[in-house]
Amino acid sequence: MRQDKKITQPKFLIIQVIPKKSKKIDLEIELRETQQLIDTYGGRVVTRMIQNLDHPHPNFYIGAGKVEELKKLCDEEGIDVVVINGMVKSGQLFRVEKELWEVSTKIMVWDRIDLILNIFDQHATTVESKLQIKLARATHMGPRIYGLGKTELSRQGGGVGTRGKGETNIEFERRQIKIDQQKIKKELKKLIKQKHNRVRKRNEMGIGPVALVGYTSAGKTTLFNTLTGKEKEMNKGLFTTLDTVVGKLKSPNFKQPILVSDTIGFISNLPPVLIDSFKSTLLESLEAKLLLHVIDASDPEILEKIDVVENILKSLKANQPRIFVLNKIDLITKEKLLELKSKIKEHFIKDTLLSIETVSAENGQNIDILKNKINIFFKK
Ligand SMILES: Nc1nc2c(ncn2[C@@H]2O[C@H](COP(=O)(O)OP(=O)(O)OP(=O)(O)O)[C@@H](O)[C@H]2O)c(=O)[nH]1
Ligand SMILES: [Mg+2]
Repeated sequence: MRQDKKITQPKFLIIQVIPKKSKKIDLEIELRETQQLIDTYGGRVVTRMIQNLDHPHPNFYIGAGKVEELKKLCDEEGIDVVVINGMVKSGQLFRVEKELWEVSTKIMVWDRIDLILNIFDQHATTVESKLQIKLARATHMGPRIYGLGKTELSRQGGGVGTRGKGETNIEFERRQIKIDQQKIKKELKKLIKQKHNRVRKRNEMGIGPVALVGYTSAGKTTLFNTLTGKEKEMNKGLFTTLDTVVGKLKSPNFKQPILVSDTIGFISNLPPVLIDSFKSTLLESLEAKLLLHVIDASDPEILEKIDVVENILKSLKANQPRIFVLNKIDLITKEKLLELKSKIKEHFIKDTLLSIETVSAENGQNIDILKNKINIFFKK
């Protein structure tokens, strides 16, 4: 059994379960994104395991043979966190974690939702987003919640905590979680009601609002800063922005400033528990008159990501008119940009799509053209 030691950067192992017939490229895309999420969290991916499986194993999600292989690897590599990249039942995660107690009681087993929730946790700044995360976690963790709290990894690298009391008093704790959840829901309801009133009042006073939406890391905050002259944090990692911020879009041509909001980015396979919790974060965007769907033009999976965002917007019933903003054009050639524009036009024929604009939020290229389009929309 390995000795638990102090660590500075948690060591991660990714387990990717893929259907037997899936393409290699799909696997690579999935793995790349999980890797990015782990980087954002502050972890280091040490090794990966691939399991070809058409149906998840009811007991462990992965096959029993793979669990043995996993134990060996965790021991050899000194793994702190195992991420099973999928929507895994909490009972399955708990059982895999229990199997790993043979190696170390400090190894945690997360699925994709746990990973995203832990990143959200690092970035949450408002009372509301902190409560939303607490609630989503309570809903998602199930029986694993008994080991949570003390097993949190800190980004500063404080290391992994100690294991909790295990499965004793489960009924009592389950009841306690229910009571806690109800309390959080009540608090949130109050906060959201106040927020609703605030948003409504603000919208009545100004013109707009215009909401920036898009895949995580598309450059929404960079564009927000360029449009409003603010200096909000932007970052290479995913989910830098968690709470919605509103600013004023300024231009000498506007009679009145137009309100613009920046919010959390979307990601593929966004679990319903997260969509639910962030509906209120997205309140400004959902009530906006115009959406700017910000797209990273240099992303190799551009069409897939546009699809993800459009589908989430559809599920949130956000059917407002929108402008597609192809951002980061400083990173691609003119030919590539033309090709992309025509591909997008072919792929997304929708009457809600007003136009496709091309900008670089970083160097300001074509920003005035975009401002003009927004102005024309609100003049109508
Ligand atoms: N080259 C280039 N990089 C850009 C441009 N716009 C944004 N970026 C970079 O892309 C990364 C992500 O930018 P953000 O503005 O944080 O993206 P976001 O969509 O707000 O991301 P989340 O809040 O994490 O969802 C940062 O490293 C930016 O510097 C651009 O026009 N050109
Ligand atoms: Mg952002």
